[in-house]
Amino acid sequence: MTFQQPHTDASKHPMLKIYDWYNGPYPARVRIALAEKGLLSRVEFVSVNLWTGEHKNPEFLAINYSGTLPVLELDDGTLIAECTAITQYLDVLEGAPTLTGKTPTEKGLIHMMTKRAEIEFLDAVSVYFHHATPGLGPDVELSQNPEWGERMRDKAVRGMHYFNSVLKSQPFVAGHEFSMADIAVLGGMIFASLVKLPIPDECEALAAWHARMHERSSVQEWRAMVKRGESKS
Ligand code: GTS
Repeated sequence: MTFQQPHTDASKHPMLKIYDWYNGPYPARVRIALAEKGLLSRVEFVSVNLWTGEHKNPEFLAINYSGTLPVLELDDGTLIAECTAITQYLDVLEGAPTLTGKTPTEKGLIHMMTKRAEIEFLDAVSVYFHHATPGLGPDVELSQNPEWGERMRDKAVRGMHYFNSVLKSQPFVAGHEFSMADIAVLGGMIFASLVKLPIPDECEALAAWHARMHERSSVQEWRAMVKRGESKS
C-alpha cells in the first residue's frame, strides 16, 4: 500500500485515513460525500491496488474482512467499511449539507433508496463486471460465473428503468433533496460507464438527473481527483 495524497493540514478534527482506489465506483461514493461535506482536505488516501489483488491480501483482509474498498480508519484505529456506514459517519462529523436526512422520515427514505440503489443497480453492475467480463483479470477473479453475471447485467438495466420512473416524479432519488441515495445511484452510473452499460434511450428522466449530477461541484471534484490519479499511474 502506498500513500496517494498525504496532507498535513491541522484542523479541528483529527485526520481521517481512507483506503481506496482512485477511480473505483464504490470509492467514488465516499469521495463525492467527502467533497459534499468539505472534508477532502482532512483525508489521507491510502491506495490499495485492486488490479493486483492487494485487497485480497491477508494484510488488507485484516483491515476489512470483506476484502473491499473503501475503508475509513479513525485516529484511534477504528475501522469502518461499507460506503453507507462511512457516509453516515461523515454526515454527523460535519454539519451541512445533510446527506442522510434530518427527520425520521427522511432518514428512513434515504436509507431505503440507498439500499435499493445498491441491490437493484450498483451491486448488480459490480457482479456483471466480476463474473461476465474479464473483471480484474485472471489472477484476481478466481471463481467467475458468467451466467450469473449476465443475469445481474439485466437486473442492473431493470434498475435503471426503476430509477428513471422514480426520477420522473421527483428531482432526487429519495425525494426533494440531494442525498446519499443520489450518490449511490451515481456510483452505479460510474460503474455502468466503466463496463459500457449505457443508460437506455427511453430513460430520459434518469439521463437528465445524471447530467444535473455532473454539474455538482462535488462530482467535478471527484472527476478532477480521478484525472490526477490517472496521471500518477
Ligand atoms: N458493499 C461494499 C460497500 O458499499 O463499500 C462494496 C464495496 C466494493 O465492492 N468495492 C469495490 C471492491 O472492493 C471497489 S470498486 O470496484 O468500486 O473500485 N471490489 C473488489 C472486489 O474484488 O470485489
